[in-house]
Parts: sequence; structure tokens; C-alpha cells
Amino acid sequence: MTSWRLKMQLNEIMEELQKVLSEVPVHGRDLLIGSMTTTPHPLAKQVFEMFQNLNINDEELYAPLRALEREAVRELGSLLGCNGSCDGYITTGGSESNLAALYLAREHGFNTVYFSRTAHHSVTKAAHILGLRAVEVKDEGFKMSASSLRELCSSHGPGVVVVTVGTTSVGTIDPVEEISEVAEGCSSVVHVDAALGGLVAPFIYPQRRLGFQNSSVVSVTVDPHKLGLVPIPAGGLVVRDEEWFSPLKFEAAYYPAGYQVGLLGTRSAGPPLATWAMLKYMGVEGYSRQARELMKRTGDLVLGVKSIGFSVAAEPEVPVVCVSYDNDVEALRYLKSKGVYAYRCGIVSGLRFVIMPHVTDSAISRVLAALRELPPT
Ligand code: 0PR
Repeated sequence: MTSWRLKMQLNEIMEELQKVLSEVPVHGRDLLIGSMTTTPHPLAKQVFEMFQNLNINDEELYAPLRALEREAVRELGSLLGCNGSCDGYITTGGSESNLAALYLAREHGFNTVYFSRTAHHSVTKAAHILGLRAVEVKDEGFKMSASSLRELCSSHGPGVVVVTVGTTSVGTIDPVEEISEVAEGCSSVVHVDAALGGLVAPFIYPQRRLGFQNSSVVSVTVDPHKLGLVPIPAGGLVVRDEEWFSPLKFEAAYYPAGYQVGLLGTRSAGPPLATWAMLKYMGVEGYSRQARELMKRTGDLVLGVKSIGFSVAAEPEVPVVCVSYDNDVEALRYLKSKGVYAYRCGIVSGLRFVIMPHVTDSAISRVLAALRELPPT
């Protein structure tokens, strides 16, 4: 054996890794209720491992894999009103999906981004990276204001409007239908960020048109690594059709196909194939049942919070609850000492809880018990 392989014994390596793992919160063992991550499904983990080391970006050698990826993307799109002609790819997460979506808009001639303060920070980050002008639209009760958009659009001109289905900070849904109409009226297009809400809202509000049912919607973000139960990194970008998607096809002469798809280079086939498998396994029925359970627990948490005497910043429409609290930094520290790992709401003072699939009824009771110990705000 060469000496470099003996630098550290295998058991020492594993011991060191076990040690760092014991120092951080993990799903299942600890009550992680602030982040949008969860325990992946065993099937997704198995498929992820099977395909992890194949580069799906090589569309010639791995054409059958890309075919399943497109099928998965279309299935995600069908939840948000796509009639089957959608295209897209599985990204590394919502940030890459939003960046790719705004890049597509720019390539189609839209150089202004309309966003509201509830948009995820990846939207303004993408605007900065792409050199787009970012115009902030007002909100009413944490929902984008259609009249503010109408006013701004008439002075700043056409652009891409980013609406959110399931806001990161307070769990609201923008009025996608109304905003899409206003956007259309000022020759603009709409990108829907449904990173979290895409696998909840279509089942809870089936009467709403949250995606491609609106003719100005050109792209949607919906992340399998959030409520899709797929391991990180798996984001979803769904676009209206092949034509809108085409600027994401880049010439790459050394690839057998002569091109590659997406913003990055080598792309693991693990996430797209795990997404395909989970969509087949769970189906609309499975994800819809999950969504109803999560919303039920979200309702229980909101009721409990109110009965303690706290209030929520907004009535949640997806499983994200922002409990108003002035000294949120201190409160988070206290909750952490009780084994409850929450986040800050960010745009307002408060504690943010995300009711992901690993957050059981008893976990909700534990959170409420810890909240009861906090001094009134
Ligand atoms: N769009 C929305 C509406 C989001 O909530 C998020 C993520 C994104 C886009 C970006 O997605 P990626 O993080 O996959 O690129 N919001 C999560 C959150 O703020 C991100 C996160 C997840 C942060 C886990 C921390 C963490 O531990 O909760």
C-alpha cells in the first residue's frame, strides 16, 4: 500500500466524520423545523445512488436518461397547468432555477425584473448576476400588489415579473392570476417561483390558476429536494415550450451531441432520475395526501401559537409559519437550547417554522411547549 493511503486510518476518518455529524442537527434525530430540507424517501436515495455518477449532460450517450428527465419535468409542469408541451431540466435547486428562468427572459428580450420584498433572495441575486434592472413592486399583506405593478410597468416598461407560490418568509401565495393579467396588459412575462409551494398549492387550491394556465407565464420553479422527498441537490425548472427553453442549449463541440443543456457543466443523473422515480411512486395522490397532512399540522401550529398569545405575520397558505416576535435572535437561541432549530422570518421580526414531512404531530407539540416558555413579545 502506498503511504498516502495510510495518512489516516479508515476508522479514524469515520470517527472524525461521526464526531462532526454529532455536532450538527440532522433530520430524524433533531427537530429541524426552520429549513426547507427533509429526510429523503428511501426509494429516492436508492435511485440517486444508482445514477449519481453518470453525466446526464451528455445527451447522446445518456439519451434515455434525458428522456426520463423531460418526462419528470413535464409531470412537475402538469401540476402547474402545463398541457404536456413543457420543457426544462432538473437543476441544483431553486436558486439555479430562478437564475436560469431570468436568463431565459433576458435572452428573449426582457431586461427588467419586477419582484416584491417577499421574493426569495435568489431573485435579486440572479438579477445582479445577469445585469438586469430590478424594480420592487409593493405588496399588500405580503402578496404582490397588482395595482403597484400596473403603475410601475407603465413607467418602466415590459419586463419579467416574478411571483411566488409559497413565500419563504411568511408562507403566502401571490395573486398569480391577477398579476399575470396585469403583466400581459403591459407586454410582460411572468416567472412563478413555486420552489416549495409547487408540491402543495395545486392540491390545496385546485380552483386556482397558479402556473401555465395564465398565458403570460413562461416558466415555473418547483423543487424536488424540498417537498418532493428527493435528496439535495434537486431543483426543477419548467418552461412553457421548447422554443422558450432554447437559449439554455449551449453549443459544446466536444460533447457527442454537440451541445449541452443548462447553466452548469457536468450534471449528475442522480437528481433527475430520483425525481422521475418519486413522481411515479407518489403520483398526484401521494403528494396530495402529503400536502393535506402538512397543511393540517400547519393549522394546528397556528392555532397553538395563537392560544399561547402570539400572532402570526400572515395566515399561511403553504406549510410556512412566521410567528411575530421582536427579539427573534434571542428567541432562536433559546429554542435551540431546547433542541428546536427554527429560522428567522427575515423580512419581519419573527420565528419561521417550516412544516416539512419529518415534522410530526408530536414535533408540533414539542415546538408549542418550547414557545410557551418564551417571554411575551
Ligand atoms: N425560492 C423559494 C421560494 C425558496 O424558499 C427557496 C429556498 C429558493 C427559491 C431557493 O432554493 P435553493 O435553496 O434550493 O436554491 N428557501 C430555503 C429557505 O430559505 C433555502 C434554505 C434551505 C435555507 C435550507 C437554509 C436551509 O437550511 O428555507
